[in-house]
Amino acid sequence: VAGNFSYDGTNGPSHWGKEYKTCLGKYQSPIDIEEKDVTTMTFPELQFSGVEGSHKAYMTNNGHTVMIQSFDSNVPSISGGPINSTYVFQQLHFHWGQNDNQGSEDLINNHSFSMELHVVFWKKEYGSYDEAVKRDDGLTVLGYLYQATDEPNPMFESIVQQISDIIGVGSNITISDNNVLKKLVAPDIASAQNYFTYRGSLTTPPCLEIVQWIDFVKPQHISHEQLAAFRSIQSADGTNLTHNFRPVQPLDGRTVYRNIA
Ligand code: SG5
Ligand code: ZN
Repeated sequence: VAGNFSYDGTNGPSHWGKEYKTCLGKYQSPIDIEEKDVTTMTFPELQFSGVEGSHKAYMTNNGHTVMIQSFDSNVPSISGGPINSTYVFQQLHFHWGQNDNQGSEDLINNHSFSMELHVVFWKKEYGSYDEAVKRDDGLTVLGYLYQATDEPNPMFESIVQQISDIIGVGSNITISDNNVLKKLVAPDIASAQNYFTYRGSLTTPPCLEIVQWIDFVKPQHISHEQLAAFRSIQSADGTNLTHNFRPVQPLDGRTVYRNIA
């Protein structure tokens, strides 16, 4: 991640464009998705591979989020849907808010959800993540929305328990839950064909406009308590990272599609 940006004050989102000109571009993310304005479309089936079975993974506080990467030979990938080739898993991470009424980056009908999971993939044909980010179709990010409820979501149990081990920036641990990637990358294959998709950007500096976004329509849930654990990690200045979502950006004539399976 680019180093000196934050979500408040003089390094906050409205200032990112001074150092990172692309953040002022015309194809920025996140956006508000208005269901009445979407164009329906039938894309080929979105397919996941390499998500089954256990994965060795580690979890890091990178100063901007809780991030999970794989160090397993079995790396997940996706194909189909709005993308015309194979994209390889790079990392996943979360965005949340200072209270349960906000936190998601993308909004649906102007509604904020409490948390959003981003699963980042790079185009295999380009050989590496670093090469892929130089290309305008380099990345695909899956976005999953979570609404806060009283009921804990078992899928988050192991992560939430281990967040206490990565409070400081740069902390890095091996995750004991070998099924964490299966749970997070493809939690509910049955809903996987029900998504919005549009062209946009990374939601953090350098805000590169290279992302095919795939946002699943159906929100999942997380408990208030589980969510609170995310707010306990620290950012670079040693204060709690209470929120890390970028406000929505203008759509500027772009089309948002909804897949009708
Ligand atoms: C890039 O942009 C960065 C992320 C950053 C997101 O995907 O990826 C890399 O640089 C991988 C080598 O940063 C990192 O992975 C840190 C090494 O995301 C974050 O982790 C901060 C939220 C932003 O991605 S997004 O558009 O999906 N939100
Ligand atoms: Zn993100």
